[in-house]
Amino acid sequence: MTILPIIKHPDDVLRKICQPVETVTDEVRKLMDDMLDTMYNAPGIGLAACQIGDLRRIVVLDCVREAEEDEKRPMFFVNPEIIWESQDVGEYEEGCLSIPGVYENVIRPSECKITFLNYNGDAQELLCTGLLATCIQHEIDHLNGVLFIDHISRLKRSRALKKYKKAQSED
Ligand code: GNR
Ligand code: NI
Repeated sequence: MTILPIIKHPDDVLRKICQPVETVTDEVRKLMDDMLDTMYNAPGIGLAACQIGDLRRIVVLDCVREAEEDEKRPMFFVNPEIIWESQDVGEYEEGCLSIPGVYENVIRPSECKITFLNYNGDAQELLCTGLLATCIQHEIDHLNGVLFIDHISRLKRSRALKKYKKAQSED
């Protein structure tokens, strides 16, 4: 179990395009395990590898936790790719472990279909709905150097970032 430091905005690492993984090796699985520990510790419901400084297309999520408060439902995505998104959109108040304290409504497709490699390296296809759809889109954005604040209006972004910078400087 290793908890890694989470990289915060504004850091260039968060703006890089991440590179596909060729093979899901034990080293990749170890990284995913550490990412999961880091995510649960934060706590958060998703984490992209670039947020801990690794520029590979790797995401971990646990956003399907339901009634059982402490039942863990980790999900692992290597090279996730959106192959379909709904015309239907939905609004959700998003946050990001790399921009702590900032929460803003973001509009995204309500459903999407993705392909990815799972923890064992098997190719999978998954229809994502609800919070999973929001979360996986937020994480895939990270793999492309995109942050949720890029999806909100300029005015809202500048207000949010002003507050964020002030809070960071007081840390
Ligand atoms: O913990 C997180 N919560 C969250 C809430 C709404 C939409 C997306 C997210 S993901 C975020 C963790 C994170 O920053 N992942 O990149
Ligand atoms: Ni994030």
